[in-house]
Amino acid sequence: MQRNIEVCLTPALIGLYDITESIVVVIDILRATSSIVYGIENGATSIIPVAQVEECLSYADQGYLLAAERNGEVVPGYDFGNSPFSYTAEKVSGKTVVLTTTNGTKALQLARPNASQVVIGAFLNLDALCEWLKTQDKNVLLLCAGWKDQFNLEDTVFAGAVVSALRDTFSMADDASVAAADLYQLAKDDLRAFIGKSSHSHRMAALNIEKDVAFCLQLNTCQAIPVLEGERLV
Ligand code: 3SL
Repeated sequence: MQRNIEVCLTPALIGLYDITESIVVVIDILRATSSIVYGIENGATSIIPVAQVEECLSYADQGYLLAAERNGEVVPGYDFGNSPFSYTAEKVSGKTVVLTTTNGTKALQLARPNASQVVIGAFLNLDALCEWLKTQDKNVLLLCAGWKDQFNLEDTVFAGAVVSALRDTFSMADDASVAAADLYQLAKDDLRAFIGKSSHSHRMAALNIEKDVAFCLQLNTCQAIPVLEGERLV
Protein backbone atom coordinates (compact mmCIF):
# COMPACT_ATOMS: atom_id res chain seq x y z
CA MET A 1 0.00 0.00 0.00
CA GLN A 2 1.28 3.49 -0.87
CA ARG A 3 1.33 5.49 2.36
CA ASN A 4 0.67 9.20 2.62
CA ILE A 5 2.29 11.78 4.86
CA GLU A 6 0.53 15.07 5.60
CA VAL A 7 1.23 18.05 7.85
CA CYS A 8 -1.45 19.80 9.90
CA LEU A 9 0.05 23.23 10.51
CA THR A 10 -2.07 24.13 13.54
CA PRO A 11 -4.51 22.31 15.84
CA ALA A 12 -7.28 24.56 14.49
CA LEU A 13 -7.07 22.62 11.21
CA ILE A 14 -7.23 19.09 12.62
CA GLY A 15 -10.93 18.72 11.78
CA LEU A 16 -10.03 18.86 8.08
CA TYR A 17 -8.13 15.57 8.23
CA ASP A 18 -9.44 12.02 8.30
CA ILE A 19 -7.09 10.46 10.84
CA THR A 20 -8.96 7.24 11.54
CA GLU A 21 -6.35 5.21 9.62
CA SER A 22 -3.39 7.42 10.46
CA ILE A 23 -0.66 7.58 13.02
CA VAL A 24 -0.70 11.13 14.37
CA VAL A 25 2.67 12.48 15.46
CA VAL A 26 2.12 15.35 17.91
CA ILE A 27 4.84 18.00 17.71
CA ASP A 28 5.52 20.77 20.21
CA ILE A 29 9.25 21.28 19.99
CA LEU A 30 9.29 24.18 22.50
CA ARG A 31 8.83 22.42 24.79
CA ALA A 32 6.08 19.90 25.54
CA THR A 33 6.94 17.04 23.21
CA SER A 34 10.68 17.45 23.81
CA SER A 35 10.09 17.17 27.57
CA ILE A 36 7.77 14.17 27.11
CA VAL A 37 10.33 12.31 24.99
CA TYR A 38 13.06 13.12 27.51
CA GLY A 39 10.89 12.06 30.46
CA ILE A 40 9.96 8.70 28.94
CA GLU A 41 13.59 8.18 27.88
CA ASN A 42 14.56 8.81 31.50
CA GLY A 43 12.27 6.13 32.87
CA ALA A 44 9.03 7.93 33.71
CA THR A 45 6.44 5.18 34.15
CA SER A 46 3.93 7.23 32.19
CA ILE A 47 2.95 10.80 31.41
CA ILE A 48 -0.75 11.66 31.48
CA PRO A 49 -1.49 14.69 29.27
CA VAL A 50 -4.51 16.73 30.33
CA ALA A 51 -5.92 19.81 28.64
CA GLN A 52 -6.88 21.91 31.67
CA VAL A 53 -4.85 22.94 34.72
CA GLU A 54 -7.68 21.93 37.07
CA GLU A 55 -7.72 18.39 35.64
CA CYS A 56 -4.27 17.79 37.14
CA LEU A 57 -5.77 18.17 40.59
CA SER A 58 -8.07 15.18 40.13
CA TYR A 59 -4.90 13.02 40.24
CA ALA A 60 -3.55 14.72 43.38
CA ASP A 61 -4.23 11.80 45.73
CA GLN A 62 -2.51 9.17 43.57
CA GLY A 63 1.11 10.03 44.35
CA TYR A 64 1.76 11.39 40.87
CA LEU A 65 3.90 14.40 40.03
CA LEU A 66 1.72 17.28 38.86
CA ALA A 67 3.19 19.47 36.11
CA ALA A 68 1.50 22.57 34.75
CA GLU A 69 2.68 25.31 32.38
CA ARG A 70 0.84 28.30 30.99
CA ASN A 71 2.42 30.94 28.76
CA GLY A 72 5.85 29.45 29.38
CA GLU A 73 5.73 29.64 33.16
CA VAL A 74 5.16 27.06 35.89
CA VAL A 75 1.64 27.38 37.29
CA PRO A 76 2.09 28.26 40.99
CA GLY A 77 1.45 25.35 43.34
CA TYR A 78 2.50 22.60 40.88
CA ASP A 79 5.60 20.38 41.20
CA PHE A 80 7.11 21.75 37.99
CA GLY A 81 6.20 22.86 34.48
CA ASN A 82 7.40 22.02 31.04
CA SER A 83 11.16 22.49 31.11
CA PRO A 84 13.07 19.41 29.91
CA PHE A 85 15.40 19.93 32.88
CA SER A 86 12.48 18.89 35.11
CA TYR A 87 12.29 15.51 33.32
CA THR A 88 15.69 14.08 34.30
CA ALA A 89 16.02 10.49 35.56
CA GLU A 90 16.54 11.82 39.10
CA LYS A 91 13.18 13.57 38.98
CA VAL A 92 10.91 11.26 36.96
CA SER A 93 12.33 7.71 36.89
CA GLY A 94 9.68 5.30 38.16
CA LYS A 95 7.12 8.11 38.48
CA THR A 96 3.94 9.07 36.70
CA VAL A 97 3.64 12.72 35.68
CA VAL A 98 0.31 14.45 35.01
CA LEU A 99 1.08 17.25 32.55
CA THR A 100 -0.83 20.20 31.15
CA THR A 101 0.73 22.75 28.79
CA THR A 102 -0.52 25.69 26.75
CA ASN A 103 -0.51 23.98 23.35
CA GLY A 104 1.09 20.54 23.38
CA THR A 105 -1.32 18.70 25.62
CA LYS A 106 -4.25 20.39 23.89
CA ALA A 107 -3.05 19.04 20.52
CA LEU A 108 -2.71 15.59 22.08
CA GLN A 109 -6.28 15.70 23.35
CA LEU A 110 -7.55 16.76 19.92
CA ALA A 111 -5.80 13.85 18.18
CA ARG A 112 -6.72 11.22 20.73
CA PRO A 113 -10.39 10.42 19.94
CA ASN A 114 -10.04 9.70 16.20
CA ALA A 115 -6.44 8.78 15.43
CA SER A 116 -5.43 5.21 14.76
CA GLN A 117 -2.44 5.86 17.03
CA VAL A 118 -0.87 8.91 18.67
CA VAL A 119 2.89 9.20 19.17
CA ILE A 120 5.27 11.96 20.19
CA GLY A 121 7.93 13.59 18.04
CA ALA A 122 10.84 15.89 18.84
CA PHE A 123 14.31 16.59 17.47
CA LEU A 124 15.54 14.52 20.41
CA ASN A 125 14.01 11.34 18.90
CA LEU A 126 13.91 12.29 15.19
CA ASP A 127 15.78 9.31 13.72
CA ALA A 128 14.18 6.73 16.03
CA LEU A 129 10.73 8.09 15.20
CA CYS A 130 11.33 8.10 11.43
CA GLU A 131 12.74 4.57 11.43
CA TRP A 132 9.72 3.39 13.42
CA LEU A 133 7.22 5.15 11.13
CA LYS A 134 8.78 3.37 8.13
CA THR A 135 7.95 0.02 9.71
CA GLN A 136 4.28 0.86 10.32
CA ASP A 137 1.67 0.11 7.68
CA LYS A 138 -0.15 3.40 8.19
CA ASN A 139 -0.52 6.89 6.82
CA VAL A 140 1.08 9.62 8.93
CA LEU A 141 -0.24 13.00 9.98
CA LEU A 142 2.27 15.37 11.56
CA LEU A 143 0.27 17.60 13.91
CA CYS A 144 2.01 20.87 14.81
CA ALA A 145 0.85 22.20 18.19
CA GLY A 146 1.67 25.77 17.15
CA TRP A 147 0.95 28.62 19.51
CA LYS A 148 -2.67 29.20 20.53
CA ASP A 149 -3.94 27.75 17.24
CA GLN A 150 -1.49 29.76 15.15
CA PHE A 151 1.33 28.49 12.92
CA ASN A 152 4.78 28.36 14.42
CA LEU A 153 8.23 27.93 12.95
CA GLU A 154 9.76 25.31 15.19
CA ASP A 155 7.02 22.68 14.89
CA THR A 156 6.80 23.16 11.12
CA VAL A 157 10.58 22.86 10.69
CA PHE A 158 10.50 19.60 12.64
CA ALA A 159 7.58 18.34 10.52
CA GLY A 160 9.71 19.15 7.50
CA ALA A 161 12.60 17.12 8.92
CA VAL A 162 10.30 14.10 9.23
CA VAL A 163 8.85 14.59 5.73
CA SER A 164 12.39 14.90 4.33
CA ALA A 165 13.45 11.65 6.02
CA LEU A 166 10.35 9.78 4.80
CA ARG A 167 9.90 11.18 1.30
CA ASP A 168 11.23 8.02 -0.37
CA THR A 169 8.82 5.83 1.60
CA PHE A 170 5.69 8.01 1.73
CA SER A 171 3.85 10.25 -0.74
CA MET A 172 3.61 13.89 0.26
CA ALA A 173 -0.14 14.27 0.17
CA ASP A 174 -0.58 18.00 0.76
CA ASP A 175 1.10 21.33 0.10
CA ALA A 176 1.78 21.76 3.82
CA SER A 177 4.18 18.80 3.72
CA VAL A 178 5.96 20.28 0.67
CA ALA A 179 6.23 23.67 2.41
CA ALA A 180 7.45 22.10 5.66
CA ALA A 181 10.13 20.10 3.82
CA ASP A 182 11.32 23.25 2.04
CA LEU A 183 11.39 25.18 5.31
CA TYR A 184 13.52 22.44 6.86
CA GLN A 185 16.01 22.76 3.98
CA LEU A 186 16.35 26.46 4.84
CA ALA A 187 16.75 25.73 8.56
CA LYS A 188 18.76 22.55 8.81
CA ASP A 189 22.32 23.89 8.59
CA ASP A 190 21.77 26.15 11.58
CA LEU A 191 18.64 25.14 13.43
CA ARG A 192 19.49 27.31 16.41
CA ALA A 193 19.75 30.48 14.31
CA PHE A 194 16.66 29.72 12.25
CA ILE A 195 14.45 28.81 15.17
CA GLY A 196 15.93 31.73 17.07
CA LYS A 197 13.72 33.86 14.79
CA SER A 198 10.55 32.26 16.16
CA SER A 199 8.16 34.08 18.46
CA HIS A 200 8.44 31.34 21.06
CA SER A 201 12.24 31.62 21.14
CA HIS A 202 11.75 35.30 21.93
CA ARG A 203 9.23 34.37 24.63
CA MET A 204 11.74 31.91 26.14
CA ALA A 205 14.46 34.57 26.03
CA ALA A 206 12.22 37.02 27.87
CA LEU A 207 11.73 34.35 30.54
CA ASN A 208 15.51 33.69 30.70
CA ILE A 209 15.10 30.07 29.66
CA GLU A 210 17.05 30.05 26.39
CA LYS A 211 18.92 26.99 27.62
CA ASP A 212 15.67 25.09 27.16
CA VAL A 213 15.61 26.09 23.49
CA ALA A 214 19.16 24.80 22.97
CA PHE A 215 18.27 21.57 24.77
CA CYS A 216 15.16 20.97 22.63
CA LEU A 217 17.10 21.45 19.38
CA GLN A 218 19.54 18.61 20.08
CA LEU A 219 19.33 15.85 17.49
CA ASN A 220 18.83 12.18 18.28
CA THR A 221 19.84 12.04 21.91
CA CYS A 222 16.84 9.81 22.71
CA GLN A 223 15.48 6.51 21.42
CA ALA A 224 12.11 6.69 23.19
CA ILE A 225 8.97 7.02 21.08
CA PRO A 226 6.19 7.81 23.55
CA VAL A 227 2.90 6.22 22.48
CA LEU A 228 -0.53 7.09 23.83
CA GLU A 229 -2.15 4.05 25.45
CA GLY A 230 -5.55 5.04 26.78
CA GLU A 231 -4.93 8.26 28.66
CA ARG A 232 -1.25 7.58 29.25
CA LEU A 233 1.89 8.19 27.24
CA VAL A 234 4.26 5.29 27.80
O1 3SL B 1 2.55 25.19 24.60
C1 3SL B 1 3.09 24.25 25.12
O2 3SL B 1 2.61 23.14 25.15
C2 3SL B 1 4.41 24.50 25.78
O3 3SL B 1 5.36 23.64 25.29
C3 3SL B 1 4.78 25.94 25.76
S1 3SL B 1 6.19 26.28 26.70
O4 3SL B 1 7.36 25.97 25.96
O5 3SL B 1 6.16 25.54 27.93
O6 3SL B 1 6.12 27.70 26.97
